[in-house]
Amino acid sequence: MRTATEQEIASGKTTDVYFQRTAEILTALGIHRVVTAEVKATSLPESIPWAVVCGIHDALRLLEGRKVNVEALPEGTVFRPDQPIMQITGDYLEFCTLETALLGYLCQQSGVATKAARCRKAAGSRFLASFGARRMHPALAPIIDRAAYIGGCDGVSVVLSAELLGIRPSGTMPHALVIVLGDVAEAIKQFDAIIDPGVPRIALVDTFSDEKAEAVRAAEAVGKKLSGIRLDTPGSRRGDMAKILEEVRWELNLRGYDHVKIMVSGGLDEYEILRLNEFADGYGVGTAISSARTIDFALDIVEVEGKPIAKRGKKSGRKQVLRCNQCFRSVVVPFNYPRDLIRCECGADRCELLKPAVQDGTVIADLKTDKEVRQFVLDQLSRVEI
Ligand code: PCP
Repeated sequence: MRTATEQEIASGKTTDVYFQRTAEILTALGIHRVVTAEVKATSLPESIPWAVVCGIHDALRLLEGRKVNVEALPEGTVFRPDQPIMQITGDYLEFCTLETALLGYLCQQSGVATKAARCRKAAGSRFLASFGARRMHPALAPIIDRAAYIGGCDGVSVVLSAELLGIRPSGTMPHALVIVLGDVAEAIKQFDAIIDPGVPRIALVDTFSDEKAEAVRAAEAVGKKLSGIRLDTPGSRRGDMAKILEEVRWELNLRGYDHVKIMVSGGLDEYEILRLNEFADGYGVGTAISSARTIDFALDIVEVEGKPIAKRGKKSGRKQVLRCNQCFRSVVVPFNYPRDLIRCECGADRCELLKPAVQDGTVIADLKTDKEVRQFVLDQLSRVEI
């Protein structure tokens, strides 16, 4: 399969060739300059106000063994445009051919984690599953699902992804099961008879007829054992989806099926979730998360031999990002900032977001588990707007 191995990536083979040529020239000239390069995004997709950084662990492992020092945001940190998320100091030749891979690790995963976090914020405490692996190359499924989970998804649909995350895979039933068995009542009856009792009984109720009718039929087929229904209504029938959900809720409750949860999938994003929250109990989001717009980070030299220098459009000099523990506002300051800036205008203390992560090529960052990173994201989401 045409995927690069970790060794090929770490050796710089997945570099854009112009970095290889740059290294060739500097090596031939014997030019060794200690630089500081910063990684940041000057803007975010759709001008969203914040993003979640994901891929830091991969980036740090990539730099392991190179004679560099790195400050970085901890995985899962919420950041804003124009805030450095990583700074690398060392001989430029130590990491020149790693820029492409480093940015690749960060751009895609941060995009997925950010979109998942926005859907998480929109869905509140409702169940949120990522199930868009089918849109991307299968070799990437566990990477994309980890980013979706870290961003705040409660579940992922891919078996291997869930195994690597140490959680149970999330899923209901495809239209194929309903079609092959003939109708939703038979499908949920056989699902209940055959599938592990620990798996929630959720019937897909939009295959052949109106969602109301199929929801009632599924409930009548297995009664109290039905834990939910999923509406995946095709675009040609959607109309006012909130209205459809309202009707389904009414019909189920009228017949004593108040316990049956309503799941929704198909074409969802954070904006559609906000529109459906009144009647939906959970969501399956596919394409919007798995194919999320990348966060377009760039790596730029901002110091050479300790002297500030940068290309046009970039502020020179090594930096720090301070965030208030109280009001959560953040500010970019010079690395050796005046110490009184550690106090926010609101009077509370600020904390330094960029932490020492690699020292002389050794990773010193405390690489949290996926569950711990996800909780860190959730804790921060309570402090930001959607
Ligand atoms: C799939 C799934 C969601 C779609 C694709 C993925 O639908 O049920 O509706 O969600 P997205 O639009 O957010 O990417 P189908 O393939 O029509 O149905 P099935 O569930 O049978 O796979």
